[in-house]
Amino acid sequence: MSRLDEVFKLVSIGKSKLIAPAVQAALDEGADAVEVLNTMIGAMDEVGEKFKREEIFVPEMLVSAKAMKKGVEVLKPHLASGAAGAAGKVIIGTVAGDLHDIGKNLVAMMIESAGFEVMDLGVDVPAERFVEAYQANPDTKIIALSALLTTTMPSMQAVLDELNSRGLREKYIVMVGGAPVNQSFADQIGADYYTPDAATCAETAKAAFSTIKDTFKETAANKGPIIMATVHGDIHDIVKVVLESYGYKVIDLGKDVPPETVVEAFYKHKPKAIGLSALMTTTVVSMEKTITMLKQINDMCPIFVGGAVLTADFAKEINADYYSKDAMEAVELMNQIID
Ligand code: B12
Repeated sequence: MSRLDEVFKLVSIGKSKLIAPAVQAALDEGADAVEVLNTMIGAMDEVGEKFKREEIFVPEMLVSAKAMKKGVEVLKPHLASGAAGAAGKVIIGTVAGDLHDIGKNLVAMMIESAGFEVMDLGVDVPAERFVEAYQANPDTKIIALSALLTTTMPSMQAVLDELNSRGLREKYIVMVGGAPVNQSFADQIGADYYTPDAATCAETAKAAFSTIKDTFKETAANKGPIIMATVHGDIHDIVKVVLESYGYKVIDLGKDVPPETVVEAFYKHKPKAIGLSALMTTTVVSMEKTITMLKQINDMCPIFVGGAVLTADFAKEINADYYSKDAMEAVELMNQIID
């Protein structure tokens, strides 16, 4: 049996005394820490499936969870590395009614290693407790919520409702995650970001704030409006957050946006600029079509584009007015072209 198979099995059957040496041995033999972590997550998925099929019960899930935690302890120094605290504060917790904490702990660890100072409120955290923690730490940059049960997803909504009802929803971003959570749920409850795993959560957090050294500006969004739409991918989420932090009102049309929707939004909002994003070579076609349609109805509103597959030259080719390589460049551009 390979080392990774052994790690899988030990988590799966919940051998918490044997898992640490097995994880260490896998690392010593050259396995990558992320590979070992994913092996353990795979084992937990299998445990969950067995639970669903009633082949095992809560006590078995519990011993597997204990084994996974022991294994993660060994991996921690290999996964986490950054200078803690430099990037700002993050409040994290598993929402009310939910006791699952392995994923939340991994997210906390990865965010910490991305340079943030993490305040972990633990599990089964009521909405008011998140609010209190934020009020005690108003320089918080991110509130991160974890839920593993479909029955506790409404507790995420409760946190957002509580923050909204107290007018506390401008100066930080809310990230949500956990196995049953997805992008459409995140959109539905008004969270800023959903990411599927701890690593992408940390990357997103870092990208969203790498360009913002200080806390969010006090001014309410009053410049613009700017329409943002992604023909495919999600890069504009970051551009949006950064633009908003610089006082721009952004009308976010979301993802997979057809050209007609952008045109309708143009008529409705009369924007000062329109930003389009595409991440795949196959979807720049849709971007080109959107630009053609917009140019037919109005040639005055500047269109700026960005996304992994684009270059400044290609932007010119498809008749975009500007190309921004990242969120900060988009802000500089808007500062120049919008009064
Ligand atoms: C271990 C486990 C338990 C343990 C938890 C121990 C602990 N300390 O966490 C115990 C035994 C306590 C438990 C109890 C229960 N569990 Co349970 N549990 C699991 C199991 C097997 C693994 C969860 C886990 O740790 N996965 C590994 C981690 C690393 O993954 P993760 O949590 O998903 O996190 C990753 C991402 O989701 C993401 N992420 C997580 N949080 C966040 C937050 C943010 C902001 C972001 C961006 C990303 C992010 O990043 C993480 C790392 O990449 C899952 C099955 C599964 N596949 O999820 C069932 C599962 C979640 N449990 C389930 C159930 C039903 C229960 C119980 C109701 C059982 C019962 N009858 O009592 C109770 C509920 C207790 C409660 N009130 O919370 C169901 C939920 C079904 C549903 N959809 O609602 C599952 C899916 C099993 C199943 N297939 O039926 N459980």
